[in-house]
Amino acid sequence: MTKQDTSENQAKNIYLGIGSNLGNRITNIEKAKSLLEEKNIKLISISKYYETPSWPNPKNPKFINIVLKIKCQIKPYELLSICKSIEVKLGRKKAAKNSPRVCDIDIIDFNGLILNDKLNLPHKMMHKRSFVLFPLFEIEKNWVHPIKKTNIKKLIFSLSNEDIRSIKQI
Ligand code: PH2
Ligand code: MG
Ligand code: MG
Repeated sequence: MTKQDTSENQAKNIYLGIGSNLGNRITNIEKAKSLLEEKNIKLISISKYYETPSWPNPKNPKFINIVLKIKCQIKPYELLSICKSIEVKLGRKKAAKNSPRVCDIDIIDFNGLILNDKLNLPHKMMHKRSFVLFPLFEIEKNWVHPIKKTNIKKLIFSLSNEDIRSIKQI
C-alpha cells in the first residue's frame, strides 16, 4: 500500500455551513470563503445563497446561509479552530446565544464522523434547519445523515410548511 492509499490521505467529504445576519451579509460570506482558501482548504462545491428568518427569534435580522463542500487534510478540531479564527477575524464578538452575528461557520458533516464532545458531529440541529438542508441538498443530492441514516430529501420533507415557505434562494 502506498501512502496515497492510507485513510489519512483519502478524500474526505466535509461540509461547512456559513451564515451571516449582520453587516453586508454576502460580503461577509465571501470573505469567509477566501479566508478558508488561504488556509489551504479547497472549496469543491458552493451552494447558492439562501435567505431565512433568524431562528429562533424572527425579529432579529434575516440570515443569509450557504453550504460548502470542502477538501483538506485537516483534523476536525483543527478545522474547528480555523473556523473560529475566521469568525473572529471577520469581527464576530462574544454575545448572547443566537444573537445577530457577522459570520458563523459550522462544521455540518466531517466525512460521516460521529463526535459527541466540545465539537458535535454531525452538527446537532442540522437535520431540523432549512438553512442547512436546502443548500446541502443543492450540492449533494444523495447526502445521508450519518446517525439517522435518513437521506436529505426525507429530512427536507420533514420540515414544517412554514420553514419551507420562508426560505428564499437569492
Ligand atoms: N444560526 C444560528 C441561529 N439562528 N438562523 C438562521 N436563519 N440561520 C443561521 O445560520 C442561524 C440561525 C446559530 O448559529
Ligand atoms: Mg450556527
Ligand atoms: Mg457556530
